[in-house]
Amino acid sequence: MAIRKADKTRKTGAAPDKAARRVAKPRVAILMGSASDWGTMKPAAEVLEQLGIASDVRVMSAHRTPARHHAYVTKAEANGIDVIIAGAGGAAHLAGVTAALTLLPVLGVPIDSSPLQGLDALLATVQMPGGIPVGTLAIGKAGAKNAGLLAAAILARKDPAVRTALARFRERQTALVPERP
Ligand code: AIR
Repeated sequence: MAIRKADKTRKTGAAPDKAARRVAKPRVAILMGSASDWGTMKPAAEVLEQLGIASDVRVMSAHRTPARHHAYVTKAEANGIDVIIAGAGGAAHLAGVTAALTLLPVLGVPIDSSPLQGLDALLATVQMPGGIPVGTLAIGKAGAKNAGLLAAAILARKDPAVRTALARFRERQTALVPERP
């Protein structure tokens, strides 16, 4: 199906329709300190996808790849990103350093990847000095999912389609809660 569509576009020279382009353009960046964090951060990408919001998922570390991180974050706003989600474990500086490098809202997800089960990452992410805020979510997968939902709520202020998608998500979620166990 995808191949046939691509062939058709090639033959007619028609550009992909506007809606498809809008969906494809990432408005939320999901950063993580290690590829090993992906299992925890995936719910952020999944919930954004459910809401029709494209995300740009990247591995970069404030400690191990500082140049990659700096280059990405300082260009993020110009590249059309509206919200950055940053998840890291252990001595988790990713969200804080990201917030220092951009005026975009930054949502931090502490990851439970260390022997301290994320308590270290929670404190490192949430205890920012006054002046450089990080909106810190819960430790682990629930935090990642909520970071995606909060990013959507931020976008929804100026995007009625995202607001509608978010309202439908809430309705479906409510309908799925049984009256009795
Ligand atoms: N980390 C990577 N660079 C800086 C930090 N804090 C974190 C990752 C991951 C943990 O270190 O976010 O949660 C362990 O990474 P790895 O690659 O050893 O599995």
